[in-house]
Amino acid sequence: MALAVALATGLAGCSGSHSILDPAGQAARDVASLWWGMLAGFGLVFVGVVALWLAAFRPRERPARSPDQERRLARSWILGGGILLPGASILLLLAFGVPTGQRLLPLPLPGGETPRVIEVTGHQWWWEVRYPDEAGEVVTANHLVMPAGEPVDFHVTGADVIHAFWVPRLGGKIDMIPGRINRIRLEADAPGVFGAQCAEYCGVQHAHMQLHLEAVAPAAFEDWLAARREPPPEPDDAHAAARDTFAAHCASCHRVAGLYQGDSGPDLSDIGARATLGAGTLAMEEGAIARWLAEHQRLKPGNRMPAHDHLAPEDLEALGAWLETLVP
Ligand code: HEC
Ligand SMILES: [Cu+2]
Repeated sequence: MALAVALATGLAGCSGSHSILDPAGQAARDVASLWWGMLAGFGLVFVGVVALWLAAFRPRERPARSPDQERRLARSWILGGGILLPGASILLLLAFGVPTGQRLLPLPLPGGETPRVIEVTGHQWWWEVRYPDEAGEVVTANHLVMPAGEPVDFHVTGADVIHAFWVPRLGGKIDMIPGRINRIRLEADAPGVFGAQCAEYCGVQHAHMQLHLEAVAPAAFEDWLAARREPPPEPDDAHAAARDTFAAHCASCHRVAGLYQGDSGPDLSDIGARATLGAGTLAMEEGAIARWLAEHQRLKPGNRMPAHDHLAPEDLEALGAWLETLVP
């Protein structure tokens, strides 16, 4: 019974949006093969050790040996089991591990072309995502759109403490270190939605630091970028009051393209089109933004956005209703 429970719990980790054993890109496949190879190797070692251990219990006559023979036997066990066996195992691991690691590096491509770059910065406790481009930089947060079927280089860093960028189904994780830019190349085989999670404990809301990653067909990706580069529509009068509240209470931290330039909180230019709020804390649905504004310190305690209890509930509702219209 206990074994069945342990197995079921363990196996539950093998599928789903965050499983390294369900790879959706070449880098993740390389990592998964290495993992299976190591599991097989360690399985063999385990079986071998248990077999020797059982054999040692077998009652039998010990052959008579001279002290000299005893010493030689002991020495061959030490040399064989303590140096040769681990040495050979480590060499075997390196023979597979080093080429795999090499393939994960963002080295120049054979054709001389350079993959698209997406910059990701970890903040306590949200993700800033930038698409540097001659045609105009696009910024978003907690929601990463990438083209499928082509390599993408992620340049990552941390704004405050060390975070780690990890998309388990696409490849290995990489630290986001303040003052340093680390690079990793990932490719998604096909369009899909992939979970990503901060993988380096970074403070009290580390668990609520999820990134919604969407791989789309390259043409759809270009369309998305173009839509995000469009100047925002002329603000309409319906939400004028909400924009005044925003200018007074929110614009010092948040950017809304073309209107406000705050830069210490997530960019909200396309907030209406996001999948989640608060880096995975709330699912985006009608009324979710107003709920976030009223309750975010209860939903994500300690997060770096101050509570706005001094604003009337109607003002928060109005803010939410306006922000929901921000869809590229
Ligand atoms: C002192 C800076 C600051 C102020 C002022 C501020 N915010 Fe925030 N806001 C943040 C930070 C930081 C986060 C990220 C919190 C987290 O998820 O950990 C955030 C998150 C949000 C989110 C969720 C964004 C996402 O990507 O999920 C919304 C929506 C939002 N703020 C709207 C507002 C509105 C509306 C106001 C004004 C009433 C406001 N904020 C005032 C800093 C601020
Ligand atoms: Cu973290």
